[in-house]
Amino acid sequence: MQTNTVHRPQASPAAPVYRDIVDLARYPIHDLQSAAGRALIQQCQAALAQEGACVLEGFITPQAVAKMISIADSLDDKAWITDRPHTVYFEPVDDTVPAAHPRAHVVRSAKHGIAYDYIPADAPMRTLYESDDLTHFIAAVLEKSALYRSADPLDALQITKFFPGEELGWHFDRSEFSITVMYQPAEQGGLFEYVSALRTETDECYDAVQKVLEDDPSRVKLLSSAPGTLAFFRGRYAMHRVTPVAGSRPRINSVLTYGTQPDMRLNDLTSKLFYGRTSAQPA
Ligand SMILES: O=C(O)CCC(=O)C(=O)O
Ligand SMILES: [Fe+2]
Repeated sequence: MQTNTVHRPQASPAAPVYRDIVDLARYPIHDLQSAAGRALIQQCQAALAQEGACVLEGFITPQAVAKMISIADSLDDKAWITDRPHTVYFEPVDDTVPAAHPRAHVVRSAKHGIAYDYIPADAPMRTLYESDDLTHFIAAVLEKSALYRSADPLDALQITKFFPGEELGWHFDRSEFSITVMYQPAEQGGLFEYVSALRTETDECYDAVQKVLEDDPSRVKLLSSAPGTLAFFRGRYAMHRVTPVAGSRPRINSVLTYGTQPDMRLNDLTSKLFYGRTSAQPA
């Protein structure tokens, strides 16, 4: 029993606003200076270095996941549908190379995107995304001295639904890394497949890319799609895709957007493509 001797408990941060959203016992992002917090960061860094991805299963609590699914399902009429061909580089087809060359290879991406400004202010994932603790955790894992949430009113945090038949073709992201949160995997398909470090900053590794595009599975890895998983991956160098969704329900997830500059926004062309508009004024 505690007596009136001076008792100095381990400094423990005040209960954060996202205490019911993140499994803090497993993932103490509110207390990164603690031994457990430092160990978490190290584990994430090691996974990113070794695998090109870091998967934190059960990061988001089941209640928060359920709430996000019901929010996503209530916003179906707000979703912007894109369905288009593109190359793995998001650049025009190069017609000076042979048809089998990666620069000439065309894939399809089709999805339903729900913009940030449609997501209610008290949605669990919004509360978490808007907390500086999550930004600090991500910055620590990625060893960024400065990291900012996107300033884009539509793209900073969106919900993506992939209905049966939809998919994301093989591609490299333009951004260095991506962070996703899974709410609802598909019944079949909708798998996140990736090949880590398939290219480097200085070498496009076209032969290796072509092999993957020709369905050589030898280097292809699968990222966990369990509900509540938060994942980091280095999408600029790891080529990745979401396989076509099948079954009766959509795959639902979010992409969390950050930058090393404080004023990051989509350009108008990209904003129109993914959200059908360019400003925070709902269409
Ligand atoms: O939905 C996913 O799991 C990945 C999304 C992705 O690769 C992208 O938005 O570029
Ligand atoms: Fe991507």
